Amino acid sequence: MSKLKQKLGEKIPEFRDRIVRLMKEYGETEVDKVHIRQLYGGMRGLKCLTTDISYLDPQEGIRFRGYTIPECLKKLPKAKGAEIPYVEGHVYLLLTGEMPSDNDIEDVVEEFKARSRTPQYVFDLLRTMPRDTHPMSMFSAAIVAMQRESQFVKAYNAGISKMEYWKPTYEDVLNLLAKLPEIAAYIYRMKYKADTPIPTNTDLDMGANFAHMMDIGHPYDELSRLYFILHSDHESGNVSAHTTHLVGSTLSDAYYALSAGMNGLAGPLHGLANQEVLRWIQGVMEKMGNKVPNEDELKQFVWDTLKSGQVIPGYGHAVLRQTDPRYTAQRDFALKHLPDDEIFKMVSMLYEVVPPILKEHGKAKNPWPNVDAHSGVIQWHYGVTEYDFYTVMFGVGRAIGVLSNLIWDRAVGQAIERPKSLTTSMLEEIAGIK
Ligand code: HAX
Repeated sequence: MSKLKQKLGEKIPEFRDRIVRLMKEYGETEVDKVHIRQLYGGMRGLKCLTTDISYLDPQEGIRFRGYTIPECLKKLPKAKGAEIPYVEGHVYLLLTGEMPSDNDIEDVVEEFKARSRTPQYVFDLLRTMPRDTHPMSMFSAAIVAMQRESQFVKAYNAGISKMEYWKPTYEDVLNLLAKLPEIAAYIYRMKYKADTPIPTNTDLDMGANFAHMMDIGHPYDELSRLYFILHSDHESGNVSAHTTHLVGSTLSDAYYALSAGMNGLAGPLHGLANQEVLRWIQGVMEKMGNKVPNEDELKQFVWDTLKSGQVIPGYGHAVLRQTDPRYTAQRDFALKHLPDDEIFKMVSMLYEVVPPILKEHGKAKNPWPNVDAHSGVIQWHYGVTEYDFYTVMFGVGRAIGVLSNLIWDRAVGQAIERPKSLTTSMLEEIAGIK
């Protein structure tokens, strides 16, 4: 058994006891009240999910296992000469709740390498899809195609005990996480780079290997590590995390659950917003005769977008009420590596221009940028100009968080989800207007 799996095996029983106690002794304790506005308003703010892997504070942003993003970037171990930590170390942190040592990371890096080869039939399947298929559809199809590999399904069919569900789920999750960078890079090079996929290099860690398969030099390896870490998890209520959890709650395996989560990520109000940001910025530049607009021109464009009933992509958030620290981490990277990039300058200008306009507009509860406002510009700088692809990279990162949660869902025996619906007449009755 791998050391990471062993570690989880040690942690799970104690954690189960805590939940059993809460359920048995405090099961009737009230946590929150539900308001009618939440029933029609996307359940915003409703406290009805649990996860110990990350927590999103509206002011402070995300904490992974209690660590803020700057703390994670500082404390997680790094490869020799690297400034951004190993993605594999972040996986260790999310799964176990402990900062890994260099030795712990080595084990996880080796475990990922050993599982990284994607079956040929996945590539064959991708090749049968029309080349104008959106890369997120390809990514999701590739994931669900591998469902036949599921160890969970085999174990379940063999009659495994409930208490052991997490073990084959762990196998499915690690097998998936190790392969996603190769699948993503394959889609990219097949679709956009004249069908020239580059084989995986099992000597490299996840971030460096992804950069190698994308055929982009340093510091794209660093950027890839940063990108996958930043996008990994954002509590359980966002659509990709919640969908993965919901589908997984039926005891659907990790392949079905993740593919479903990725379909949710592909919406323009969620993960697709990063491509929308670039599309929108390109639209501004095109309108200006392919030059970077000045501040007044940009303000006008922001107002025009709002007045035409569209949202400003990359701004606003369902929970956050400050600049997203994932935005700030990417801005720090850009300031260091691409301070003179024209589009980065425009993204910076947007940071000055958009929040006051959104405040004046008066609708968005959060006028500040989210993660998606920045991710595209850095990719563009390194030559990844095919912005349809950005959400796939988001998906590789997001898989780390949602699948870590799936292992813990199985470990603690989370129930199948089945909330209750009411009719509008019933709500009118409750409101006393009928
Ligand atoms: N531009 C214009 N209007 C905005 C806005 C924005 N960036 N953000 C919110 N609003 C509007 C909403 O559309 C809503 O209008 P209506 O009352 O007419 O429906 C109003 O302000 C209140 O919305 P809210 O409560 O502030 O925000 P929500 O929780 O409903 O939605 C969203 C959160 C992220 C979906 C929203 O801010 C948005 O559409 N932003 C732009 C798209 C985007 O950047 N999405 C990525 C978010 C991060 C993420 O999940 N990444 O994966």
